[in-house]
Amino acid sequence: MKKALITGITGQDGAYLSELLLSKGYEVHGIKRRSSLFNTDRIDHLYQDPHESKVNLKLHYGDLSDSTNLIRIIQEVKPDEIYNLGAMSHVKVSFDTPEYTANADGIGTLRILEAVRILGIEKNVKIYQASTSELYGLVQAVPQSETTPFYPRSPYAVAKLYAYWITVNYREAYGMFACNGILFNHESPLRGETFVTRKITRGAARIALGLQDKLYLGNLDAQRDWGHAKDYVEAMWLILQQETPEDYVIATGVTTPVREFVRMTFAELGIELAFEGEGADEIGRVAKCTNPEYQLEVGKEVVAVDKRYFRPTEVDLLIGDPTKSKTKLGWVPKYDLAALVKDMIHADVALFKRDQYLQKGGHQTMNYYEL
Ligand code: NDP
Ligand code: GDR
Repeated sequence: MKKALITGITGQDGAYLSELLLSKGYEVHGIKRRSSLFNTDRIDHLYQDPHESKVNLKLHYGDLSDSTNLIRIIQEVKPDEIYNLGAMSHVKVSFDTPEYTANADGIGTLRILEAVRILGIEKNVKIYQASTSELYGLVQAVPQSETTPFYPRSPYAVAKLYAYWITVNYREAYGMFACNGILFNHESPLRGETFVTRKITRGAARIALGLQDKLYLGNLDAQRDWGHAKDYVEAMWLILQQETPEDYVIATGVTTPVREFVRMTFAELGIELAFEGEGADEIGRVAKCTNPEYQLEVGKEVVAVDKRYFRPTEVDLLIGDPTKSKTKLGWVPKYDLAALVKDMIHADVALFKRDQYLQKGGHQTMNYYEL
């Protein structure tokens, strides 16, 4: 039985990757952070009582800022594969916490590589590093491939640049099987609530159900290459199953503006939007509502821009070239953007029908406007 160790197991990708590896018969170990509230929602359905026999999912307390902890866990688990997904992964927040981001996302990767080297198991372990399309940053060329130059535009991307190169360096210096997956944006119903796609699907669901008036967003002109996280974790696994360690771009090859994601999301609920104005003054109004379930007046302003969500330096356009991953890995994504939007918005409508029910019963529910 193969053993995998996943940092960031409680995140979006960690949850889907755990599911995938368990379905392939792996024993999965994950590092979770101590927090004052439970933080394992996304993997609770996979949880097995450690008192049972034949437990295939095991969690260890730890943190990427703690070398001794990482060395001990790796020594105990003796994994065949390590997936380093743990990170402070929010680009905008990295401008507020640049030093912490550098520590967790940059040096954290070094700590994993060094732990493997210190333990002398560098020839027995394969390592996947969660690299990102944010490395491309300020557009140098499109579509972006494995050979496109990097120009990071946030403390997050700069930290990930270090992680990318230290992974390459350890591969070349010590012959380690260490690979970068340069993944473009991937989303799902498990996506963190403050990333733009999930913020949009949650906002649209709540507006349709009468739980929220308006959705405030930042730069609607940014363009992203969005795929489904379920497809992308499959690529992570494939990267570690190859004969030689290499870096791969994982993307759909299709790019879409944020505004269009908003339009598609509302349209999936039978709500047609019309946009007017520009920049910080742009708004989106209901142009038509064909779904009798939702009581939305034509002309109602449901989308507005709030400058607080703008970034000091923005990444305007990402579009990936997945040729290498398609030909060498045989990676074939199952979801296109329309299927992704459908999956996310219907999951959020189902989620917020619970809030609607509670509110009808006179109970207080949370206010999500500040996301
Ligand atoms: P999430 O933000 O959903 O998950 C991040 C995970 O990292 C969480 O489990 C979080 O724990 C954990 N974590 C945060 N800080 C630390 C730390 N100091 N030590 C240990 N664990 C930590 O991210 P995703 O699942 O979306 O992304 C996975 C990885 O892939 C990240 O490295 C991200 O930067 C990268 N990436 C993501 C892309 C995407 O579009 N999703 C695209 C390209 C790269 P907790 O739950 O306690 O917060
Ligand atoms: P990104 O994802 O920065 O690409 O990083 P995010 O969804 O946060 O932003 C995408 C684009 O949408 C614009 N935007 C907004 N973003 C947020 N979060 N909130 C808003 O209200 C809003 N309005 C417009 C942003 O300016 C941006 O242009 C994600 C993360 O998962 C990273 O960890 C990962 O490395 C990259 O994707 C690939």
